[in-house]
Amino acid sequence: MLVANRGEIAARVIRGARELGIRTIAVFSEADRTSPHVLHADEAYAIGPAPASESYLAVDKLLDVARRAGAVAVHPGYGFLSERGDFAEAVEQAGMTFVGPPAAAIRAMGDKTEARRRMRAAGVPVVPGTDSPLASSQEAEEAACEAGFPVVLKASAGGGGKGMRVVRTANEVGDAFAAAAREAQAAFGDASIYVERFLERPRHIEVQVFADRRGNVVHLFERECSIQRRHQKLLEEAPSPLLGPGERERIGEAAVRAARAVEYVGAGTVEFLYHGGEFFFLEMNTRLQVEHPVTEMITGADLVEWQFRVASGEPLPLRQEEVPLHGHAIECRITSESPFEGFLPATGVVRELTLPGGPGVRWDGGIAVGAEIGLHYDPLLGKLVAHGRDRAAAVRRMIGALAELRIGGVSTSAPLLARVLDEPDFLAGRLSTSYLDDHAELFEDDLSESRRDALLVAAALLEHRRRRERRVRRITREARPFAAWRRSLLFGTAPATP
Ligand code: MV4
Repeated sequence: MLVANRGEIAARVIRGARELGIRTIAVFSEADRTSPHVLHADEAYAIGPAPASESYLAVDKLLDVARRAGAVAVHPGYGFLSERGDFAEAVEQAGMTFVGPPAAAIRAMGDKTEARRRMRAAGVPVVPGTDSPLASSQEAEEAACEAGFPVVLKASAGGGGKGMRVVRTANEVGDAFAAAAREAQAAFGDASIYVERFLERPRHIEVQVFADRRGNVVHLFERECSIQRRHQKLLEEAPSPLLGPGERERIGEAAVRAARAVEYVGAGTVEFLYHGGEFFFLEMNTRLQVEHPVTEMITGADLVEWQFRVASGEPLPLRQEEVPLHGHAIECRITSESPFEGFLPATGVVRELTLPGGPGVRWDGGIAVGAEIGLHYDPLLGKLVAHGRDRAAAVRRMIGALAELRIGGVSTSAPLLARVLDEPDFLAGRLSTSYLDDHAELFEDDLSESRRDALLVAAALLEHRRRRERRVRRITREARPFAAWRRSLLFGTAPATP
């Protein structure tokens, strides 16, 4: 199997394949020569320069390596080519198995208005709004008034928050529509825009689903992903701390209906906004997600193993009523960013890597000592996951694990995450997508870890200099009588030994 990815997810997929006795083929760019995923695989092939467009996104190079190495399957990981219908199709056309959903399901969910139409038809609740692209700013204004203000304009080809525009009054719709369409054209090559009512401070709850090729679909409960910054998740947990058993069942069933509506196969995630006791379909991610380990920790399932089984035509390992839910799991994304300097991307060489361990603690990483952290790829260094019998126990484990984790040579998100885990609203489960905006105090750089280290070093150097100067002064003072005595010998004056 060829792993068309890098970093921690490539390492994770290789581990899963190894357990099933599948031979793994890694690919790497010039920036990733010494990456762990290259070392873990049975074989590895160079595919080009560091920029992703010339390596991890180069479909022809990847398929060429797959053919030469004799691959029978391709796993796309997440990001890169994982949600491109054309790539899934090209892999299948080359006579190999794409370890992911059918191209048609990827495309149906990639077009956000088509997804809304399909969801509505399948009885999955969607946010009030339009189900087809808006033809003019006038149509946009009418649709906005019908959905009810505030509204949000979104790109049909978008997703993940790119190109979103919130509009609060009817007379702003025209300008916002024109600007959103321009942005969407530039970003996605498609100017189509649709409108939804904007829900204020919603919670982001997503449901893990799995489908086999025989029509079986199950969900593996939900993940709470409300703690985000500019649509980048910092921390995820499962199950959601504030969902009752009845709501859990309803949202799970809605997610299964969503998957069935597009004849889904494999691992997928259905995202919902939860607002005022109701949930609404947002979008579906047609891939294995970064945060899949929290689901693995509470269900005991190995989702990469499930992906391979389903891809080879086997049925799902469990029926819905057999999927267990044990305890609580939290994942912290450890990224190479400076959280106290506006999340500036951090670069450097990993000089120290001390990983936590113990019961209920898991590290899914893609770095090693000596790794050069550059700016070519996303900043995820690894994921720290903690499981406990309940949320409080998982939090305690995570606090301990974060304290044990030491990554030297590059700034990371870890110190900010440690603050979140100690913050009263987080501990009480008072979460929303505005959590970080509402807690500016977490970013106050009173004494960040790097600054504290710098101050300690500076203080030690000052103390060292002070002591040396004192020693020099003492020696000078003590030497003074000897100097007088030497002078007296030279010039023959009174020789009084000091
Ligand atoms: C919304 C919304 C409120 N109302 N849609 C952002 C990511 C993209 N998947 C959709 N997003 C949102 N869509 C309506 N109708 C608020 C967000 C949103 C958000 C959603 C999930 C997680 C974090 C978020 C942060 C800001 C806005």
